Amino acid sequence: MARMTGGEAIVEGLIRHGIDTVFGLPGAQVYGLFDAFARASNRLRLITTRHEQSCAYMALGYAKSTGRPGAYAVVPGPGMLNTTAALATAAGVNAPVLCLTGQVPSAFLGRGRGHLHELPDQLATMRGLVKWADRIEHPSQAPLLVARAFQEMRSGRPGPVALEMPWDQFPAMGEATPVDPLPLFQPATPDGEVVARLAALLKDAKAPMIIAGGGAAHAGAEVLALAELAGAPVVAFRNGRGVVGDRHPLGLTVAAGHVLWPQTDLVIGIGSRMEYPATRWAPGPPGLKTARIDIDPAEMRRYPVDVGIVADAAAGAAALTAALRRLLNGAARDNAARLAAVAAAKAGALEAIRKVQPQMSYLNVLRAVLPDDAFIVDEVCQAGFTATFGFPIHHPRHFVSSGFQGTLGAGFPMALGVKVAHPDTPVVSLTGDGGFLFAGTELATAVQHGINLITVVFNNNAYGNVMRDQKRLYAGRIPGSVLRNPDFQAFAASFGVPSWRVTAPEGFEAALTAALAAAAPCLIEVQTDIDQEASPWEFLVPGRA
Ligand SMILES: Cc1ncc(C[n+]2csc(CCOP(=O)(O)OP(=O)(O)O)c2C)c(N)n1
Ligand SMILES: [Mg+2]
Repeated sequence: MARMTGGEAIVEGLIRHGIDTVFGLPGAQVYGLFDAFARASNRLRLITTRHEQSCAYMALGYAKSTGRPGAYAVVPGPGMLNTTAALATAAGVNAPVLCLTGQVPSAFLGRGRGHLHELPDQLATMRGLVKWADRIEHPSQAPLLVARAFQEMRSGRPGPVALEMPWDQFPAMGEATPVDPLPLFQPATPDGEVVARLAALLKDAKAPMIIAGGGAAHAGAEVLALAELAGAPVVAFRNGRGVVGDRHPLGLTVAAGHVLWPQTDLVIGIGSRMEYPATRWAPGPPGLKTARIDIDPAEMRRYPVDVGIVADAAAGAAALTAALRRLLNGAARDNAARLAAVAAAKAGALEAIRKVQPQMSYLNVLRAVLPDDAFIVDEVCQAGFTATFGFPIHHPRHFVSSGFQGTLGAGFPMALGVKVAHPDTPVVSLTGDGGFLFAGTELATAVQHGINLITVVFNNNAYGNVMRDQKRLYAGRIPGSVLRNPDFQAFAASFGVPSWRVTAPEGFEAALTAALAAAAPCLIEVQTDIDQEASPWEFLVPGRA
């Protein structure tokens, strides 16, 4: 038992749970928390941003690229609300992100008196977005509730959580007993009977396919062992990229996966929503059998399949591999024909996507210049869309994306968080001019905190994706999609950020090489023209222009 303030009790809890960095933007209600950050500054780094959205996006990038919780602290009401798009995105990509925020003083809770930053029901608002949220009413409750927050974030299907504390309780003193990390809720163990049923289907399948999602990020070895035994390609869209790397013959993007789809007779999702089989490629070939391994039982009713195994991705894949091995009596399957088809699909897709110009030329230069372990953070832009199928990824968690939310403006601040977590590894943000300016002022944060991110802004003076759609669908009328931009070179210079302007892929290599060598945050502006940019969409949604 130790006597400490509410703020100190929270900070001690964070440190006990392995947090060494907090992204935060202070204000009156949370002074007591920020003062505790200051007094723990030898154990906890505070990174201040220029808008709360970036605190949350940075925590999200930190969490997604490491698999470890990311934490941020903001004022309640408008401050917390400024982070809601990031919280929704974190929920969408199953990222362990902790939101710490304040509340009106205890005596004003629920009174509707219009106290500074008061919301009708902040806790309910947060609960509508995150996996779990609670209020810490008194310093003595902080250790256990912080431990509960980590237990919820990390157990089963990971996700964001939130804690609020009334203004007066951050500086209030109380007796607080430290609480060690609580045991995680254990996921279901794979049901042997169900596993055996799927193994039998797999044994008979001529053309099985695995879809790997973000839930398999930790299960690369198990997924690969299954894939190799079964002769199944492992197709990944966004957050499953790198579970089986693209250099492996069985590692496929959705562009290559789609080539094999018409022949597929069994598709197994592992830690994936199975967006492609369920929607983008639906209904799929006649006679197709469907299966999935997922830690979240609710997934089985969201997208019902023929065989559903509720289990952690690694445990489920390992159990399935063992069961298949038993059925094969230790003999190897003859996968030669399947492997040849997979290789042909990969080669064919590589050839087909070459026409997505100029994006592919830029991405090819980027891949050639960057080391294998570099992190790429995409955006809702032409280069980002193209990267999902056109930029080879060699390790899990190295392609960081806003997932199904498609959160424009998330990429650049998420990439800052990725770089904070990996200061010695190159991190590149691929963003459009539209998305970049959602949080472009965080170049100040990059400079202030020495976050040496390389940001590539594809400047087509447009919300280009919208403009292309509008021209196609609405007789050329383009409301709201033309952008008159600042001079990005002068913009970068005003922050003291070195920058380059590139007008063709030929000039990109020199700029990138210089940016990699500069020990500074850097910006490379690539001038493009939406009318000259090939649509990447046919490789993302078959039949879409
Ligand atoms: C938060 C949010 N607002 C709006 C959109 C709709 N939207 C999708 S793409 C896009 C334009 C992106 O423009 P830019 O970042 O310049 O990329 P470009 O397509 O021009 O390469 C918009 C507005 C979105 N996806 N997310
Ligand atoms: Mg644009």
